[in-house]
Amino acid sequence: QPPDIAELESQLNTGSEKIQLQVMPDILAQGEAGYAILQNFLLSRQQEPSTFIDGRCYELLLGTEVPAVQSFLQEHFESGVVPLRSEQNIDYLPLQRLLAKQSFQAADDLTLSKLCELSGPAAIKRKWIYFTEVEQYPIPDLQTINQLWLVHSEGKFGYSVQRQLWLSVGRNWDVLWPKINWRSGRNWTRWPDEFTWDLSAPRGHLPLSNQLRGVQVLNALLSHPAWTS
Ligand code: MD9
Repeated sequence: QPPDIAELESQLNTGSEKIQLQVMPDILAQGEAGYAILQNFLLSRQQEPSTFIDGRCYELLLGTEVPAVQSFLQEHFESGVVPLRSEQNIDYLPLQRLLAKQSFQAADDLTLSKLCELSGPAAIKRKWIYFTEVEQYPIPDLQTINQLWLVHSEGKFGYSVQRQLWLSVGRNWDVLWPKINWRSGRNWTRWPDEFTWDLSAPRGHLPLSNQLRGVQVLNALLSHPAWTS
């Protein structure tokens, strides 16, 4: 029997997040009528803080390559579903673009570049950051970067996810590493080939923080007031 589009729409509007994720592709598959439903759904949630439901809906519409849908997104969600707030005038649109396309490896590289931008010219040149610089990062900037990761990963990736896991293991790094697949047994996961660049990764796998110089940078990121304010 044909899928009942009204039934799908009501599941989208009242179902659990799991159901919402499930029905969005079915609605998209309905063509024009489906696009309209997903567009209205996104608009109806525009006043609320965005979640990965908004992110997934936006990604599906973006993937249609239907001109009318693209103009809709351009008009109402020009910079995506996450407000790109920065206290340092940093442009997070390129990061938004990569994450909305699920280009997680390129997004991870760019995330490190953005942290270097936040640190300043010396860090841009050296291509890595000091933990003392991280402590000075503005709250809105870290929240923007984190929200972009969260919203475009079904809630799986982001510093706040890593922080949650880290706290849940009593801040024990050695317990955290295997949980997020950064190390297995005695071996560090080798960058880039051994990392997992898609949603099959465990929660908290991305974004990466290089452990070559120790844990201080990640410690500063996960201890930042951005996650408790
Ligand atoms: C997670 C222990 C994201 C020798 C690339 C970005 C960068 O350069 C070569 C570059 C250099 O600086 C990069 C990422 C990661 N690593 C590198 C991520 C990562 C995670 C855990 C570890 N790493 C652990 C780890 C240990 C030793 C090293 N790493 C060495 C190393 C070297 C390079 C990179 N890593 C790049 Mg790694 O020389 O930060």
